[in-house]
Amino acid sequence: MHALLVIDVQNDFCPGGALAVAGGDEIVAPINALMPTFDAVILTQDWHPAGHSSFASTHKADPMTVTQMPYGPQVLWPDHCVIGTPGATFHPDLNTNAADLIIRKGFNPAIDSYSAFFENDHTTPTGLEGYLRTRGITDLTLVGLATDFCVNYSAVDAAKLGFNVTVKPDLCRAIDFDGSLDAAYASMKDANVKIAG
Ligand code: VGL
Ligand code: ZN
Repeated sequence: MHALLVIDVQNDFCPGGALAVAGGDEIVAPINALMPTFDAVILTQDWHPAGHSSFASTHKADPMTVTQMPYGPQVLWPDHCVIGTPGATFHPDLNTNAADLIIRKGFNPAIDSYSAFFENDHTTPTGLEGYLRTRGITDLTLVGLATDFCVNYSAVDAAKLGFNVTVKPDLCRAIDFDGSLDAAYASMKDANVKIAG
């Protein structure tokens, strides 16, 4: 069983959004077209309460600076994907009707969650692993936003958990902050994630 995992295709990560990723909207139509070719379609949704600890405003710091959290370094982002705001909803053209499951992450005020599998402490599970295993899903293809953060962390965690993981970079777009995209490709290759066009 092979699932398509669509990471964070939300308004705030698309042009005009609070944490816009260049070209983020370009991947929506081709992702929709890919959905029917998989046994399962799963969407993730970045879902932060106001005042989340990953927001620069919460720390009175500048966005795109790094702070130390109990679980390690954390980039401080502009406020984004705040629960109940239009920025947190999926891109209006994304075919959300095709989703078997929508998994939300980042709702714990004290811990960010880039990965669809674990919060940024690398230990608190989201429950996605159990869902995939109980459905007999062994293979995952990842697409979405952003390549160097949530796609990367999700792909590496999935590979470490033993799933057979492919990332399609043509259907991802990156933030590319301070070398983050090169570092992401290096960690995905290390974890045996396939990068396929
Ligand atoms: C993401 C930064 C903060 C992502 C989410 O979806 O890649 N990046 N929150
Ligand atoms: Zn976030």
